[in-house]
Amino acid sequence: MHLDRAELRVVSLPLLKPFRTSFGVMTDKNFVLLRLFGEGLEGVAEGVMDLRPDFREETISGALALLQDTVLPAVLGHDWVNPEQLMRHLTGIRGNRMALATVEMAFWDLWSRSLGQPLSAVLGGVRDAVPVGVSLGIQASVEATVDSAVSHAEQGYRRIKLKIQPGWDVDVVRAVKAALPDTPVTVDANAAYSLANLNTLRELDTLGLDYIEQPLAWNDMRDHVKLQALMNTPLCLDECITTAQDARKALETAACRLVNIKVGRVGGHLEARRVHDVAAAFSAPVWCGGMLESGVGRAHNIHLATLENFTKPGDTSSSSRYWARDLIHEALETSGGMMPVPAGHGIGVTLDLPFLETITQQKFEVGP
Ligand code: OSB
Ligand code: MG
Repeated sequence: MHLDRAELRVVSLPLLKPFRTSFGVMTDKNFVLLRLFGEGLEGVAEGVMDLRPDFREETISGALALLQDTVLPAVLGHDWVNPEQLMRHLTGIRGNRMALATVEMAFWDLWSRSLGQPLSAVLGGVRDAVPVGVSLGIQASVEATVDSAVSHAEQGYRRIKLKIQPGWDVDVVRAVKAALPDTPVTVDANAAYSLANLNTLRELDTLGLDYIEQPLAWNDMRDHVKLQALMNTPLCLDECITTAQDARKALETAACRLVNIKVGRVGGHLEARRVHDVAAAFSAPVWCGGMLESGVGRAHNIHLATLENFTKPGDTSSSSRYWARDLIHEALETSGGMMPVPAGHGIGVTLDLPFLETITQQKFEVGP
C-alpha cells in the first residue's frame, strides 16, 4: 500500500450532556481526525488525546506537532506491505502511544479496505456483535444516578460503570446496587485515590462490584500491587497500561486481574491485540474501553472488540447517547446490549464530509 498524502483536522463535537469524571468535566469532544490517502482509497482514525494532559500525558497540540513534523513525513510517500512493517519503521519513537495509534489505525482501515475485508476479519475477530455496557459520569445527585443506571439497564446494557471520586463513591454504589441487584456494576476512579484512602477502598470492596477500574495513580503499578493484595474485588487497569509489556508486568505482579484495552491508548490495533493475547495467557479477561469517541473511533473499537478474549462488556455504547449528530453516515446503535459490527470494508463507516466541515477548527494537508 503506497501512502500518498494525509489530512489532519482538529474537530470539536458538542456532547449532548456534560461528562464529569474525577479529573474534570467535558462538554465538547475535541480530537484529531486523520485521513490517510493511497491507491485511490482512504483510511480514517481519530486520536484520543485531550486538550489538556489530564487522562494521560499526551495532548492534541503536542500530538499534532509530532504527527506533522515527524510521524507522517516518515510514512508518506512509501510503500508498506502491512501494518507491522509500517509500525516497525516507527519503533524509534518513544511513548506517544496515542499519536502513533492515530496513524496506525488509519492505516489498518485503509489496508483492510484495499484487501476488500472488514477490519474485524483482518484482525482475527470471532463475533459479529460485541457486548456493551455504559459509563455514567458523576451526576448531580445519587437519585439522578440511580435513575440513569436503571434506564440504561432497561435498555439492555450489560454492565453499569459509575465514575467515582473521594466523596462520591460508597453511597452512590450502594444505591445503584440496591436498585439493580442482578446487573454487573463497576466503578472507575480515574486515578483519584491513594493508599491513604484505604478505608474507603475497603468499603467499596464489600459492595459486590464486578471490578474497580484504575483506583490509584495513572503511572503507578506498584501501589496497585499492594492494593490488590488487600482486596477481594478484582482491580482493572486503564491509564497504567500503554503496551503489552505493561500488561504482562501488571498481570505478573497481580497489580490487577483484568485490563481495559483502549486501542487509542496503547498505540494501535497491533499493540491492542498483543495486550489481548498477553491477558489471555494469564487467563485474565479484557474489555474494550472508550474515550467518548466519534463514530470513527467507535467503529475502530467495535472491530477490535470482536477478538476472542474481549469477554466482558465494553464501553462502546450507542452514538445517540453522546451526540445529536455524529460525523459518519451510519448509526452505531446497540440492541439488547449488543453493538453490531459495522458491515463493509475497513471500519465500515463513512465520513459525513459537509457536516465535518462545520465542526472542523483546524485543517492541515500533509504531503510526502
Ligand atoms: O477512563 O474509561 C475512562 C471517558 C473519557 C476518558 C476516560 C474514560 C472515559 C469513559 C467513558 O469512561 C467511556 C465512553 O463512554 O466512551
Ligand atoms: Mg477508565
